[in-house]
Amino acid sequence: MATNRTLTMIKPDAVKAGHIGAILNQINEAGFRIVSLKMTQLTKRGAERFYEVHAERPFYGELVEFMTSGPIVAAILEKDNAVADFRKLIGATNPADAEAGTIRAKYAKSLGENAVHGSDSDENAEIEGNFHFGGTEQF
Ligand code: FUP
Repeated sequence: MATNRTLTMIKPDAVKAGHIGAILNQINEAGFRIVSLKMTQLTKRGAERFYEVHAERPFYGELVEFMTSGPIVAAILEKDNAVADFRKLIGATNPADAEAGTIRAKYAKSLGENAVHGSDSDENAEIEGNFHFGGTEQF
C-alpha cells in the first residue's frame, strides 16, 4: 500500500555538531509534517536489524558502529510523495555528490557520516517507522 510517510534519522554526526534544530526547520519549511519525533540511541542489535539489508556489504560494521556512537533523532514525516520528496531534500548518499542546498550538502561530513537517513520506498518507510515508534506514538 502506498503511503505518504517517510522515516528519517538525524544521525550521530549531525546531532553532535548541533544541527538538530536547523535540520528539523529545513524539513518543516519543505512542507513535511512531523508525525512522530524522538531522541534516542540505537543499540548494536537495533542498528544491525535496521540496516540488515546491508549485512553483506563491506561497510556494514562501520555503519553499525557509527550509528550507535551517539544519540540520534528519529522522526516520521508526512507529505504527498514523502519518500521521493524527502530523498530530494536530503541529497545524494555521498555529500560530495549532493546538490547544493540539500541537507547532506550542508551538514554531512562524508559518505559514511552523512547526517540524515531517509527511507528508500513506501514499504521500508512503514517498516522503519514501526521500528522506532509504536502505534500510540504516531500522530
Ligand atoms: P541512503 O539510502 O542514501 O541512506 O544510502 P544507502 O541505503 O545506500 O546506505 C545506507 C548508509 O550506509 C549510508 F547512509 C551510509 C552508509 N554507506 C557507507 O558507509 N558506504 C557506502 O559505500 C554506502 C553506504
